[in-house]
Amino acid sequence: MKNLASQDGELFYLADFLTEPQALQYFERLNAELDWQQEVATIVGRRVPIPRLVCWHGDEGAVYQYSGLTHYPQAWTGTLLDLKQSIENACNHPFNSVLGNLYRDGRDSMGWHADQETILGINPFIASLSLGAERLFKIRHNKTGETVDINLVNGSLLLMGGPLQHHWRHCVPKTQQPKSARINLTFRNIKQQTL
Ligand SMILES: O=C(O)CCC(=O)C(=O)O
Repeated sequence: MKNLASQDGELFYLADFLTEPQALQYFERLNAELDWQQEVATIVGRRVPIPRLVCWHGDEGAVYQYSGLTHYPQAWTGTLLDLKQSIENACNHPFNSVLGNLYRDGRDSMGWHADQETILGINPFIASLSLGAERLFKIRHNKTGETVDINLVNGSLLLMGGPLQHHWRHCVPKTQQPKSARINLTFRNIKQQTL
């Protein structure tokens, strides 16, 4: 498999990790059974709803802080555990938590960022599963400005590893194209806290 990052990290894309029918079935189940939340961020003193719905699940103690918010994990559901197991088997890497993002349509998005919180460890390995509508994923090198664009299709798996998060940022931009909903699950392994 080809590393799509030319330098400073690992980026692997498996377009057909799940078949289309499997992926759509998982989409329906997760859309219905997860408790999707609208979070609100404070940006220059103003409270702004973030442009997507989110949920955070994981082992007890997998507490994640980002965007100034503390996320206590909800318990794993059977569907999430199924997916975690097959992704762990495929990449031979353990995960203790998952961040869910629900993009309701093309107006929902994720801004440029890197997943480099200390709690993720030095060179985090992250597995990102896409279910539902295809969306563009962009990744840009911090120094050279090189960008790589990937259309993340239904049932695809994107793997990010090595020092990628220190040298590259990524985003899912808004689009004017009509888009139905998409669920993204990023499986992570974070340092657990004693509660
Ligand atoms: O939706 C995606 O594909 C990207 C998600 C992401 O960047 C994140 O959860 O940090």
